[in-house]
Amino acid sequence: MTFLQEAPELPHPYRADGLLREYAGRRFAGAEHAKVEAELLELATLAAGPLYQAQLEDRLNEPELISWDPWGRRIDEIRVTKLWEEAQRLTAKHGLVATAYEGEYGDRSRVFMFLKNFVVQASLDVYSCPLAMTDGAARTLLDHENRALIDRALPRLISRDPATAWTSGQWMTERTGGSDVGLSEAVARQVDGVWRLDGVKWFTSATTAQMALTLARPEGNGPGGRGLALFYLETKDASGASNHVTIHRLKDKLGTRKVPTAELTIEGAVAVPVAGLANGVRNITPMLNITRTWNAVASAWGMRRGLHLAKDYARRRVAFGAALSDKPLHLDTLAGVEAEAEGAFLLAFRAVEILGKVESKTATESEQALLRVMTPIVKLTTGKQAVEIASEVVESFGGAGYVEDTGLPRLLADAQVLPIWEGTTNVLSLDTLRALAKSDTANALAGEVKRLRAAVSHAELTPLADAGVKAISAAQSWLVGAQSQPERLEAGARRFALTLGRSLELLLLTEHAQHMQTSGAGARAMYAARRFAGHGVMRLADFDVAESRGLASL
Ligand code: MFK
Repeated sequence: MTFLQEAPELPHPYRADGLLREYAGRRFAGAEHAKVEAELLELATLAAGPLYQAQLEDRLNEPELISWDPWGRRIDEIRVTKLWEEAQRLTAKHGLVATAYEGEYGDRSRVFMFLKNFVVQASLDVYSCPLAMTDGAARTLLDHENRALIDRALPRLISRDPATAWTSGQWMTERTGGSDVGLSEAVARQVDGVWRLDGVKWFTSATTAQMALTLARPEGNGPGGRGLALFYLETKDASGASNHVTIHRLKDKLGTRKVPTAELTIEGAVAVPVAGLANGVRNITPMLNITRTWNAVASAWGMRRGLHLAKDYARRRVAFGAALSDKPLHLDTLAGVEAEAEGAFLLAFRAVEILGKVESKTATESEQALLRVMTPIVKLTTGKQAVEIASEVVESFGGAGYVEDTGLPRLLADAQVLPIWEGTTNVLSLDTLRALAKSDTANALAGEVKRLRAAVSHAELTPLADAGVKAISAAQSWLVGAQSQPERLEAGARRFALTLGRSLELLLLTEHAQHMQTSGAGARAMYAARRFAGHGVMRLADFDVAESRGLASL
């Protein structure tokens, strides 16, 4: 009989994830754990079953921009896919954003909220994008204590009712570029006491939102980010008419194709200043820091999704006389991927834990400073891992991984946005330096390293933790040495930041392995720490800028 290969099946994202179960067990105990686990099980069961099936069946559908109605009226309506409509209902029902604001689990409300997203989002076709921005908008309005806007928008942003729930956009990027936001050309004018915005926003993700936070320069303001102001706008007025927003087209992107990302013009859009009439870049950073945290957790769930499928396939696929799961080289490859995915998970969730403490006002000053520096490190480190791991996962399927109707190439295409949006690796490396320029952040990071190292005592784990501490010390010495040499500092920023990120991952893996050893819970965590250490954490190296110029012929 002709051979036909079985397709991979998606394992249960909660039951099949040892680290996830261990982590949930460490953060929640007793009745709380039972409640948390019940909801994670429910979401994971949906993710593994109907949502995953819908995702496969809906593979070719994409959002559509309807510019005109049949009678010639401009409507600029975006139709999203069925799965996105379902995701909208699920978000409200399970509080995929709201849980972080309801505070039922105190300073671990953030952890629970991100655990829910971790188990379900990989089956929701990047619906995480509007949710990240919605969350970021809620946080930004709260941080700026703008009471009128909080009263108007917050109940909708965190609504548990799909009929009243809103999502928010984050309209930052213009044709001048996504990184150097201070170049933005949008202008704000006050006409009869009402602020109106004019400009072109070049990448607006998930443009179906009911509101957006955006930047524009009030007339007469100076250049740069300081001359911009942060504005709130609603995309439609009370009658349902567009707030002077014209959508030109949806972007034709490599991945995240279910996300309607638009180019749009605003001409006289009514808007409200969120926090004064200047310092817009600084004022929008609460939003960036939330979306960057989402990005890190998304990197972790993307890696886990790929691994689940790759492991299932390894059991089904026979080559050279045995299943791939019995082939030492294939096992070695997948174990390496597992270690990277576990490091990324622990790093992302460490940032989530600190965020939860800061938001619930239980964080120490040191933890507040730690969050500032951890956020860029965590985003850039996990974003890079996500692409590398997705590539490895796709390769583990051989040619099938390169064929679109298996659904597998999407894993790689969608991962590739993670080191790009919300700040590229280089922009975030520079942000890491910016954050560390303040002494309290450097001290807070040193305190975190000390805390993690002190938790490790097992003879097999201490050399691994020491390797992490040593790399971070070397990075700190490099920073001191490079401080007075701006070109060297900038050129080495990425290697510096990745050394910090990978070393923190190793330390977190050893701390977790120590805990699991102490509680007699098996060796997996120890293997993960050992394997990750074997991949190396040190990325520092000094290359002369003139040499780089010569090599790159630039
Ligand atoms: C699943 C995940 C889904 C995620 C979905 C997202 C979809 C949305 C897609 C997008 O919108 S992508 C566009 C995202 N854009 C960016 O992330 C911008 C990237 N560029 C940067 O982050 C630049 O570093 C930055 C624009 C901030 C540089 O601009 P400036 O004008 O040169 O800023 P400057 O002068 O360095 O900083 C201004 C102030 O902000 C300073 O404070 P002071 O005014 O008090 O001196 C900085 O310290 C402060 N600041 C900057 N970054 C900060 C920050 N504060 C806190 N946290 C930060 N991250």
